[in-house]
Amino acid sequence: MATEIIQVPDIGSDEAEVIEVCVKAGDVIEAEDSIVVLESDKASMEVPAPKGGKVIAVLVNEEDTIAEGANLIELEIEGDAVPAAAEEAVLETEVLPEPAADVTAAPQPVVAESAVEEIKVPDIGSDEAEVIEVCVSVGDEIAAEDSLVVLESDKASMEVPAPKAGVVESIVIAEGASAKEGDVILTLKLSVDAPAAKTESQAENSEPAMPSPAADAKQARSMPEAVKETLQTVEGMPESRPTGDVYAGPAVRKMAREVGVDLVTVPGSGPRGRISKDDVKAFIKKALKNKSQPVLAAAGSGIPSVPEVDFSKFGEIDIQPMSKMHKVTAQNMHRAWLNVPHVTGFDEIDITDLEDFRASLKADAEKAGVKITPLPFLLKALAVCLKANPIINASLAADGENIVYKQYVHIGMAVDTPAGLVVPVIRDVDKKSLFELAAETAELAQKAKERKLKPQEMQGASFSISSLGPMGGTGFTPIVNTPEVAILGVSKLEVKPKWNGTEFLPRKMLPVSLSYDHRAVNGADAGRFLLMFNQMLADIRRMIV
Ligand code: CAO
Repeated sequence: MATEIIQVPDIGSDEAEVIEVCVKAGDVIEAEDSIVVLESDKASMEVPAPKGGKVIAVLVNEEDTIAEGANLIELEIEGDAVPAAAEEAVLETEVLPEPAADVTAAPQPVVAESAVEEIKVPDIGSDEAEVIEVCVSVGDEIAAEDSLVVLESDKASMEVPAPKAGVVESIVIAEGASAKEGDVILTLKLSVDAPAAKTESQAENSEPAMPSPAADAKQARSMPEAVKETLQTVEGMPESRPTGDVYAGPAVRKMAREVGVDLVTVPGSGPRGRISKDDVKAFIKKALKNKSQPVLAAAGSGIPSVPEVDFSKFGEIDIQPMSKMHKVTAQNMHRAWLNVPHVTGFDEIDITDLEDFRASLKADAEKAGVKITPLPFLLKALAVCLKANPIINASLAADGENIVYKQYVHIGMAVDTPAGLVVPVIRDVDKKSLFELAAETAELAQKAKERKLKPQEMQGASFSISSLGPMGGTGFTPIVNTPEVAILGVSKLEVKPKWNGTEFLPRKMLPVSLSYDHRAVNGADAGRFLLMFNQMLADIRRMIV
């Protein structure tokens, strides 16, 4: 077994910083495995092993500044390979990209006023590379050295800087496309007397008119502390960064693309917030763990899950599986509870006259083959109030920018069934008679109990009602059936003494509660709605006004 020192190959610039050491002593590596990630002022690149073997010693540290020929690792070569000169071996295996800086360094002709020039992909050291980011837009005024695009080959990612200043007239290259030397990136309307590439001192003294995201990122990289502040996250919780600030090598970017992870959301643990493969793996692990939390945990919300308790320690127990319906209801309730800022308002409605009228309808209802409970009255009054208060019959648009006002009144009705809670929907409540509503609510409730509802009969509600009736107690706070924005809870009718100004009279009082999504509905909106609802039911003649 021969040992060999693997050295830094020609990296196309005087020196580069070691951003990541990808191996450690004892590792068995294969040819092409990355040894280190280097970063010069224009490109980051991975240096691959020229051959396979066992790493005897790592001769370089992260944050070291190194140049061509510097020792990287000592490698015990597998088999009886004849050790080649280390440098040659490295150079044979890896063709590093020509530094993009070469483009700027090349002398440029002095340009005529308003000349338009095609800016092309320089020698990138490999056959082709993918366009990872286009850093400028049409109309941008750019300075020489500003980054135009970020290219990524299988071994290096690099920024291609503008060779001269000007205004971007058109962009020819597209993100995701593959590019090779000589491809046109964009056309640039050159500034009057635009100098060819600026000298270093000129570049230092000039301020770019409109820094591009990549230029910003580049600038950020030269300010480690500021970058740390921007990129580091609190207690490992990922924060989103602007896309231009992703700081990761090509292999990490490739891995993230393959597994569908957006690097913007991955916290980097490396120097200056650089994202490593381990960071991506840790991020995925965390995401999967959050996803597999039981229903009792607020998955991904940052809310600690309820600890598991062994109840058998305290006495005899019987464990029964939850029905599918129960599980779905639990998930829906949980989602609504976590997403909707709930407020509940309460009222008590004098429905003595309504109840007298309902009693008077009994014979007619029987003839029509229906049973009239208070529910159809509540539905009719709700329809009138929802039309008069459209915000209660609305939904928040998913984009968070708009409110969807529904021109229809479809009311979901919570039905208690042996299998769990079901919410069939009574469509076009505003267009139906009292008897029609009585018939339909009875039919839907029956179907729900027999589990005969079709999926369409449980969709499309614009508002919901949960009538607990005789078992409703004095009041409760129903959970909004999101994306609806409000729900009415109905509790137990009770005869109470009410003061009419001269005497107490026995009145039938119906307690109701309105829970609403405070993002969409204000307290005053809800108050107006409840007041109107109260007035309608207290004097049902108002429904025809
Ligand atoms: N207070 C007192 N009695 C009431 C009442 C109220 N608020 N509302 C209705 N009643 C009476 C009815 O008049 C009926 O009395 P009679 O049989 O003497 O005529 C009796 O209670 C039973 O009514 P019902 O339940 O058969 O019919 P309904 O139209 O009132 O309600 C339905 C239908 C499907 C809404 C109801 O059966 C139901 O399932 N309610 C439960 C809803 C629920 O579970 N909500 C909670 C959801 S969140 O967990």
